[in-house]
Amino acid sequence: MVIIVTNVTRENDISQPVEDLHPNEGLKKRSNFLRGTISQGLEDAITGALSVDDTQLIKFHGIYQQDDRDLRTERRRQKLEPAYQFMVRVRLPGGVLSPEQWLKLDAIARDYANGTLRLTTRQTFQFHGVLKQNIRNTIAALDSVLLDTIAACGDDSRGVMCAVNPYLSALHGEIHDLARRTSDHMIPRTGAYREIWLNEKKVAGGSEEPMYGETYLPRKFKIGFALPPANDIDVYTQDLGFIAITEQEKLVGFNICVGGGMGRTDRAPHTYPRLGDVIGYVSKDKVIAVAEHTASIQRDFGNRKDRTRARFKYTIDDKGIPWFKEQLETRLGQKIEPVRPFEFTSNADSYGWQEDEDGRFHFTLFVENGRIANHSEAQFLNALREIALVHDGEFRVTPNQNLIIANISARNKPHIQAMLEAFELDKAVENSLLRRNAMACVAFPTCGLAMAESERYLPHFITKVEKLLSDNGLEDTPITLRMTGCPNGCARPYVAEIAFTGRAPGKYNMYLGGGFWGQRLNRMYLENVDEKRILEELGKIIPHYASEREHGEYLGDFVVRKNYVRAVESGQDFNLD
Ligand code: SRM
Ligand code: SF4
Repeated sequence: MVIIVTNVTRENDISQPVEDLHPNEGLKKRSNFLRGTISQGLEDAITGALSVDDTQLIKFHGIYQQDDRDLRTERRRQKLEPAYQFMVRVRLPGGVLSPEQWLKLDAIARDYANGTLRLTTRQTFQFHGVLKQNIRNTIAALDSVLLDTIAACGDDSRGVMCAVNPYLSALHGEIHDLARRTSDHMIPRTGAYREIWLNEKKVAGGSEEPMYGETYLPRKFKIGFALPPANDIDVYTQDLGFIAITEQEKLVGFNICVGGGMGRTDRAPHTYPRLGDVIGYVSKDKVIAVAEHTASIQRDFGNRKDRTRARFKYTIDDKGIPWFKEQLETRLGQKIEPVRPFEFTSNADSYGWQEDEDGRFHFTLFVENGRIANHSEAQFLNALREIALVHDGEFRVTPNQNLIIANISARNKPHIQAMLEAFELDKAVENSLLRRNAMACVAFPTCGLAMAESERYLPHFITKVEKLLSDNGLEDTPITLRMTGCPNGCARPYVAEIAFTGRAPGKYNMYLGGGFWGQRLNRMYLENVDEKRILEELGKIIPHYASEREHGEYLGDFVVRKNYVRAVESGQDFNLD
């Protein structure tokens, strides 16, 4: 049930004239709880697109209008409209799904999308290349296995992340259950989704959005649950992070981390990535209330005039942590306790076989940049379909775009092992440490915001860096390297030890000095440089690291100690030299 709190102050008064606000605020308010004219637009066979306003509204339904950017110039030359298609993102809290659900996703990818499944950095699936006439079929197919796409995008609480921990199944189960319940609690209540995509009748009565109201949140809002010592979900990059605190391997509560976020714009110093602050501890029964109250504080105080400053991290910086704590405690009706001790050691995945405390088995499979497809070197999509047909456990998408074939019984393990070998999926785990820990966002050809290649380019770039590492005896040293096609930060680049964000075709900003387990932001080292220049620089830094690093010193720490970059102290410090 949604908790309505009345005795609190608000800056965003719902009776405020929307004309004074960003145009998206008026659009949301007029949309009749996200209905707009989407249904009519879907019937219009003259164009493959939807109206401009509806393309904003469908984001709240987990759908993005895109066009194939590889075809743009040719289509323009032929005086054709762009090759419109849609990206559909599934809502999958904590990334857990059943074999039956897997088989349905596989079928959708083949029947309605581009024949691939894309694992995302927030533990879910995206379909690319869905044509307008196939969106309803896609949503109906998802609905048939109890999956949906509600709030996978839009100004609302997005996909809730959860540590995948394959070692401790009971703890994972409990935290995942909380993540799922938090996700369910935070999704919009509007009937628009079922009416538009599943042709259901409008249900009368009641307020459609008791928590969000007509204008939802000022911007996207992201929640994640971490289970130390793994910081696989990059908890410091979440708007709201929960860090599990255990006693004798039993979950007792969570430290609360607020105000993280990656998105920024080049040459706009009022935008910056920010790491969340760990502000206190609550017992586990308070998690959902903390999530709702934190989002409602952002609803009431977030910037609705300037979308470049509308994320929660700026509300936190503008108002301060003491102010936020007071707001949260007033709404919760209790004090939050002091932070409890915890320790992170890595944000990467552990690959291959693991056995949990209940004697069940888990195999973490490396999926390069999250793309599951059939191509000449590997038939990943086919292989996973065959595995799903015999698997007696579940699948878990990791926060690093990989996949765990999870909860395999001892009886079924030899069978799954034989299939992994037959399809050569086990070989993927033998890739270099650098490649296995790296991430790239989608970028071209589908992302409308991409300025440079990422997913399609990173594998080739990594091959060149691998050579540099092995020439210097560093092939067994873990290094986090991430790439994105623009500064928005979808692969969480600003917490990587080395990162690249796209500026123009073939040109990237290069960043150095992130903390190994995501605890420190990196800083820009070179601006707008090409591969040749990047490799020249790495050709100096890597041998230097090999010869002068201290025992166990991570590259991110080394480049700070050797003054390649100054350590970033806070988000506001990120853009300073
Ligand atoms: Fe993202 C926008 C893909 C995780 C920050 N992101 C987009 C869009 C929808 C482009 C657009 O707006 O037109 C991209 C679609 C590309 C495509 O063709 O599929 C896109 N984001 C992705 C995914 C698929 C990247 C991936 O390779 O896995 C990730 C989907 C996650 C999910 O399942 O929900 C994805 N995006 C992230 C993350 C990482 C995270 O959340 O842990 C971030 C940084 C964290 C954060 O939010 O601060 C992120 N995406 C953005 C931003 C910048 C937001 C900001 O504060 O400025 C945008 C642009 C925007 O919102 O205006 C964006
Ligand atoms: Fe697109 Fe930029 Fe996100 Fe990459 S980082 S998927 S290019 S929005």
